[in-house]
Amino acid sequence: MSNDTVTHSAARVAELAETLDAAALDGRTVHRPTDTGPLTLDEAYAIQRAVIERRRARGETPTGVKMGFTSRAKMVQMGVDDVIWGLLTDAMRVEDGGTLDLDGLIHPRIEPEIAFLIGRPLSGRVTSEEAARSLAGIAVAHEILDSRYAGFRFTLPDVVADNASASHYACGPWHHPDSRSLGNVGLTVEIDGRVVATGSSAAILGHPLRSLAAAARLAAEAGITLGPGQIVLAGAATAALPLPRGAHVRVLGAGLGQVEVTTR
Ligand code: 0L1
Ligand code: MG
Repeated sequence: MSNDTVTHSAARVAELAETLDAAALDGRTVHRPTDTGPLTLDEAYAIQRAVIERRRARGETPTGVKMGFTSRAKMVQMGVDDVIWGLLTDAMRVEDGGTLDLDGLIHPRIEPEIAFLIGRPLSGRVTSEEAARSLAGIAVAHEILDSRYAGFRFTLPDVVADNASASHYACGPWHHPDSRSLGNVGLTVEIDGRVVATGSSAAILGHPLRSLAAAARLAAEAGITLGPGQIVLAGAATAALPLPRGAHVRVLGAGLGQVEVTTR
């Protein structure tokens, strides 16, 4: 690759990061990067990191990662055979029982997820069992997605560049990681007391610990380590649901308690 090509790529990464960051700040959609030219997955992850660097420069602190495309159905839909990740910061966190103002979001959706709290450094090619040994806690969680592209329509590099549609998240009380089996945890989403979706943690790569092991692999590929206190959102147990205003949204996980958020 010539120096000119490298410079061109770096400039495009910076420009697209600025565009996507501004879109999230302003709550408006933007063109997909692949509408104007090819984008490699490496470039897409570089854009993702640059978006987070911009957030850090505004004072946000990284809090962990979210895994995406963790269901077979979604992988088939996107024509991919591996998971992706997005990066989380403290500004995306909503307290359990807290309120999320949807002003500034574009077309938010909610996913019921399992969240992992890291207790010991995690990075590298590990088995699910080895990954589990890094854990300090397990909780039920909301992930709130918001694509910066019209209609939630994108190619794989587009959505990676857009930080895997990350917007907000909330975790319920942490449970001791040894105390339960996670292979088939029933997850229920209620909106205003009405059950609107049910699913199983088995939808997350067959077992959510596989998603944790995948996070360890992606961390190693990115040259980083997931450290104590960081969280991993393992993936969704159901399809993403539109998130309305003025709603009380509760996710319940069998044996894992609940997490609730009110929107306005
Ligand atoms: O968290 C997810 O599985 C979603 C990843 C990004 C794709 C989307 O916005 O649906
Ligand atoms: Mg998700």
